[in-house]
Formats: sequence, structure tokens, C-alpha cells
Amino acid sequence: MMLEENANKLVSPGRGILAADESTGTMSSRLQGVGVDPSGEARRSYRANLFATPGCEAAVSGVILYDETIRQMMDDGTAVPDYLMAQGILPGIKVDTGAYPLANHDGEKITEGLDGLRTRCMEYFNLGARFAKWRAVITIADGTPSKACISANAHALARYSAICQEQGLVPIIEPEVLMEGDHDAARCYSVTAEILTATFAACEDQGVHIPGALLKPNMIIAGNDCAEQISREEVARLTLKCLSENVPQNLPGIVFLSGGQSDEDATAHLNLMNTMDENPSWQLSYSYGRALQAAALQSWASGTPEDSQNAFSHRAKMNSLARSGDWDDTLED
Ligand code: 5MM
Repeated sequence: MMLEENANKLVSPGRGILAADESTGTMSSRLQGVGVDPSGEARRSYRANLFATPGCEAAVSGVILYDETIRQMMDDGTAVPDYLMAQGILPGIKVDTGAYPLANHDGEKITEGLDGLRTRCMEYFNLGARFAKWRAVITIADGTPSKACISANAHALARYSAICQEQGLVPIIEPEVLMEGDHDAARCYSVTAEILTATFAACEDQGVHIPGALLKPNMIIAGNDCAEQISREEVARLTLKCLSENVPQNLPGIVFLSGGQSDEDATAHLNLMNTMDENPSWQLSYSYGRALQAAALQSWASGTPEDSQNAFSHRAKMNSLARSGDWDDTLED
């Protein structure tokens, strides 16, 4: 079955996903952050250079694109999804339309985009997409997340997944528990367990075919403002424990988000999980945005296009090694 085949391709050994699906507002502010004037052409040329990195297909199985990018061209006029496909990289597409305030629940968000999703998926499939992504945002604070936020987002993730599969797209299910806040790792654990349980229960209700889907979760980490940070080993151990308790065994793979971790932390955590004895049934891989692009973006602004490709190539290689537990920090020098 094509869904299962593509899901397994995305988590094939030594490879992972590049999340390059920043919406126009986010990508523009990232470019402005390094001193580059944002425009459609600025976003295109930065990303086209990234995708053209020589040899990156060894570490990149798929790229998540944004609506603007899936319609853009590489420098030589080849359509971006056609170029990626020719390199053996599956094109993906972000299909949610963003996270908006959840009515009656201050500070909480619901991800929108279900209206018209079937039609948009048909168009994206015809443009070359073979997988999709939808991100739910869960904020930890006093009294949140609410039951309403958990159940509404879980329901939307499941509805999205069912529609994508119907249209031949592998859904990446991304329920992100944010790192912002002063909560400890135990609270991150319990909230992550709660959203994962609710999401997979909703997926079962909607008839989602789990062997044809991937999960993109956060790791178990104390909030940015928490005084008690935990070690890399603890992050890896707790993350695996939480996933083992709350994720179906027949899911082909887990592709983590980096969520604002440093580049090296994101790599080290993944590496540690891939060296642990627990031996989970799913592949453990990456779908990093910032942790794969931060250095490349900086070099795009301050160096040559080749410098940017070298920076991306290095991070991609480090994370590729982390897939088999073969990374260590001496390789970063
Ligand atoms: C790449 O950024 C994605 C889209 O973000 P916006 O809709 O806010 O512009 C985002 O969903 C991303 O794919 C995930 O958060 C993972 O990226 P990180 O940087 O957390 O690894």
C-alpha cells in the first residue's frame, strides 16, 4: 500500500525530514532576523539553495513545504516538488492554516484548516506532494491545557489524518507541547501523555490507518524558564518512556520536532534515544525546522550560498548519524 510505503521511506535508515514549511509571516521574520529583506523571491532563493545542497538526499528523506514554496521553481526553472522527487526526496506540504485563539479559553489555541481540506489535498497531490503535516499547539500554564483544548486539537488532528489518507498523503501528526513556561519536566510528561492518548483515541474513532501515518512530537523537557532542567540522558529516557506508554506499536516512525532546543541538544537527544536498550518498535527520526536550518540561515545572510549549504549539510549529517546512535560531540568541531 502506497501510504505505508511512503511512511516507511520517510523514516528509512540514516534519513529524516527537513521542516521548511514556515508560513510566510514566520519565514519573513526569520529572514529579517538575520538582516535579509523578506519577499517571495528572498524566501524562494534561500530555500532553493538549501534544497540544492549536494548530497543532502543521504540525510533527507522528505521536505515539508509551504503553499507558496510548492508552487515555486528552483533556480533552473524546475518545479520544487519535481526537483525534490528527482533527488529521491519526498515532497510534503503543511495543510493546516494556522493556530488561532480557542473560544472561551484564554491563551489556548486550536489549529484550523479542515474546511476545504479534501480539495486542497487533491491539488497538493497533483502538484507532487506525498505527505502532509498539521501542527497543534499546546501551551502549559496555570490551569492549561484545558480539556477543551486537548479534545478539540486531538479531534482536528484525527480528521485531518483521515482526509489526507483518503487522498493518498501520509499524515504527519504533530501535537506540539511548547517549551515556553516555567513548568518542570514531569508536567511536560503528563501533558504530552494526555494529548498523545487523546489524539490516538480520536484517530481510532476516525478510522485513521496508523501504519500509514507518522507522529511528530515534542521531547520531554522542562520549560525554558524552569529552574530545574534535566540532563540529556533524562530527556531521552523520559521521552522514550512517555512514547512507549502512549503511542501505538504499529506506527512506523516518530519524527521529532526540535521546538527551540539548541542544534546540538536536538541531535544529542535523538542520538541517545537511538542508543538506549528499550528498543521501541518505531523508527526514531527527525523532522527539524530550526535545528536543521538555524546555521544555514545565518550563513545565508553573512556568507556565500555555498557556506549556507555547508552549514545545512553538516547539521543534516549530524542528525543522520544520530539515527543510528553514531553521533558524538567531537564530530561538531
Ligand atoms: C518550520 O516551521 C513550521 C511552521 O511554523 P509556522 O506555521 O509557525 O510558520 C513548524 O510547524 C515546524 O514544522 C515545527 O514546529 C517543527 O519545527 P522546529 O523548529 O520546532 O523543529
